[in-house]
Amino acid sequence: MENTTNNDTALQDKFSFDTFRNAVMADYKIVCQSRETSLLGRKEVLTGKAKFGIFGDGQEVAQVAMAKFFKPGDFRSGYYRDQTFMFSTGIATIEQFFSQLYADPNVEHDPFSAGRQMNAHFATKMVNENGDWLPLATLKNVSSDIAPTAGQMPRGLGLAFASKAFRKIEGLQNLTELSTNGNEICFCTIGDSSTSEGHFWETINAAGVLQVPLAVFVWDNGYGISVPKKFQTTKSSISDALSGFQKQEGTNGVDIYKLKGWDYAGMCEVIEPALQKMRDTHIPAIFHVEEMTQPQGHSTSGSHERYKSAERLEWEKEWDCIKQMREWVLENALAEEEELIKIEEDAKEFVKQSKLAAWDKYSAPIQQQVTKTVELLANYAQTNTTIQQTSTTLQNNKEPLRRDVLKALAITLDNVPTATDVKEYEQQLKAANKKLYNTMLYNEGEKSALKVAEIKAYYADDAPMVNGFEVLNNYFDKLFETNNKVIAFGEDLGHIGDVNQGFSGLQEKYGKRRIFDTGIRELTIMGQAIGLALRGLRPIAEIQYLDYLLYGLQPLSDDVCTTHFRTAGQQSCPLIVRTRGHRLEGIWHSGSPMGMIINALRGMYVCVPRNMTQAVGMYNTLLQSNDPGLIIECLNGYRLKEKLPSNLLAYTVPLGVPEIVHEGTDVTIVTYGSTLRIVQDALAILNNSNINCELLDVQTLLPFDINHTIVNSLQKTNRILFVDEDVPSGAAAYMFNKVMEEQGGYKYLDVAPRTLTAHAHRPSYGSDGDYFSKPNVEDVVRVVKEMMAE
Ligand SMILES: Cc1ncc(C[n+]2csc(CCOP(=O)(O)OP(=O)(O)O)c2C)c(N)n1
Repeated sequence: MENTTNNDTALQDKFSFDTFRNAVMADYKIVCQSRETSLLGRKEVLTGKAKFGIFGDGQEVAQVAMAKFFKPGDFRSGYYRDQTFMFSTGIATIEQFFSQLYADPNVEHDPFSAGRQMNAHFATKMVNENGDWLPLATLKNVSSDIAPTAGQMPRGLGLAFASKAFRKIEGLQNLTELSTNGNEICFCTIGDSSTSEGHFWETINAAGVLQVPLAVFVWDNGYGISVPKKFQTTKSSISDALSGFQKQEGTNGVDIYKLKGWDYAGMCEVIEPALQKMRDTHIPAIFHVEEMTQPQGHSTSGSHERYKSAERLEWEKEWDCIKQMREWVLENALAEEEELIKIEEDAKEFVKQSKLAAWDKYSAPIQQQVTKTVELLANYAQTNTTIQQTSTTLQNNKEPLRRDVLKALAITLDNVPTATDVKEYEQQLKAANKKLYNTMLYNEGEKSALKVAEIKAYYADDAPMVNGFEVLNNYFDKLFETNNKVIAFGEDLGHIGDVNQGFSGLQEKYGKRRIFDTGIRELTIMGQAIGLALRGLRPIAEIQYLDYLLYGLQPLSDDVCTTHFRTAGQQSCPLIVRTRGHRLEGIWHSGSPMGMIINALRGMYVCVPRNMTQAVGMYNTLLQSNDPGLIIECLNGYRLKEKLPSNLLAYTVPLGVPEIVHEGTDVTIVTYGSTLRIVQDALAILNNSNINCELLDVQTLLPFDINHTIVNSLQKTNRILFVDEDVPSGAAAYMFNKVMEEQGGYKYLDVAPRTLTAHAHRPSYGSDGDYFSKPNVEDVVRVVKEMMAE
């Protein structure tokens, strides 16, 4: 008996030793391959095959340690150094890495961005071609990386927060395809220097308050490009600086761990139980991984010898994580030297072959275009030396680009405009390239907000007149009753139901997990919404006043607006940002910086409803789509009376379709939002002078008048005035450009077209401040009369 037990234990020990050893060897193989990828990648840039390269050399060992514990269902919100993690989790191949380095626009080759992003900006597919969410709970998920440092932090918070929502909101627990009881961790990586950004601090604070499973790995190599830690971080240590955030018995907060980037065994030992604790408790954690190196410097844009001392460079060589791991393997007799040499040599060969395969795939379609072009040009080259030279240059180009092909075709057409075969091929390529480079800013399939069918609001005979805010309040009540996936949050939105009572009484009814207050932190409110939306929920995130959108604009502009585009349609971020703006009182409660907003937010839809009834229709439209949107309610409209529609949940307002609010024949006036009421008042006065204006409410600025309704009106009136309360050359100039240039409106003008806007400064306080800062009724009357007299 005793003997058998001993044998069993020995066998078990042997088995677990073998398992352990094999795992270490597999990791060693990955770190060697990853290092070789960095070395060859840099060469590809320096020899001109790729434009720019940024690599993860020096961080390989920490990343294989982290990757071991990344499970299906988990998310990564990281940055450009994480290639080893990607290889180790099996999410990316080295060949794919090179495809992205070459900017291969084929999504089969670069599955992260279809050549739209710089190298090492990773992503996984989260929605299918129909816009349905994939079963993310069973997949290893990577939210698409962005270049702005610390930009991944707010999104990471949101991805982790979604785990909390899935765990705690009753109606969501049956969405097992999207979450397994909220066990998912968001792995968030960040460079040590980027922790200097406000994004980092706001995120850590919010995570500590919210208690969400956010695992932040700070990769600390001592520098932010050339600027050392002492200029970045108080006490030169992010973990020391954060120590007050440490969770203690009976408090909230975060767990903080210090690790060494070369210590493979030490890191594995700490990370595994720490992550398990997070899955169980949702307590966030920070892993400060120190003593990392950067063997090739920051990127291909320079050399680190310029700013690192000889001693530092020497230290980095000695403490190179792969060198240290190798020594540890030998010291612990996990492998013989020969075995390691074999792994290292095999890695070199494997990476070389992967690189070549990526290059062949990248260049093959371009070579085909070159061959075809040279064939076409042959007919014309005999009689034209320019075409002859063009053809030869193209043929001799060893690394031709798509643009070189098109330039050759254009030169040929310039010389022989009648070359119809060349023209046809040029058209064909232009269309193909447009598809590769200019599509998918918004959803284009069934989930496009532009494909939502219009359903009109209808009213019962005895429909009550209510305050504007009550229209919204009734609507949100019905929405939360019928759609489990909707979650609303913001400053003062929960307990008191927002500062204008749209959510009044609804937290009590639908619970603190679905309708809740946040801290004053617009940036991470946006981040929370981004994470929820990426994970298949439908957040309505509130910015209390439009003037404070600036604090949350960066993640909307850089992250939300580019999500669908930069992943070539593989991720969607259907959040709704709700806010209120336009004229009220004072500099920061009456702004209407619409030009800034629409220019920053190409990739979102921007809705500017004139009243709350229209706003509801816009919420309905957006909620049926996968596109993100911003809805700006009129600050001065919450107490104006509106008739309550009967089909609150059903009616939709089509985006990009202006409404003719008042028909007329003399002057077309184009406006939106609160200014519309000013113009309505002016219309009554103008009517007394027998001037009959046609008033159009554009309803949405993005998109803008997709059916060219405005130019139709202009054809009738031959006079046009654009009115809004943005600064001069703001959104009014945008509308002007759209109608004059895009719609060809200049052809129908009898008098000079005009814009009437606010003054260039922020609005002064008080009713007189408003009157003299923003367009007023008398201004509208004056300008229209001038136009009639011209
Ligand atoms: C918002 C923003 N500012 C500046 C940059 C330019 N930039 C790119 S990387 C970098 C340094 C980042 O250093 P660190 O966070 O320590 O990461 P590391 O590259 O060392 O891994 C800077 C300044 C940027 N991408 N985004």
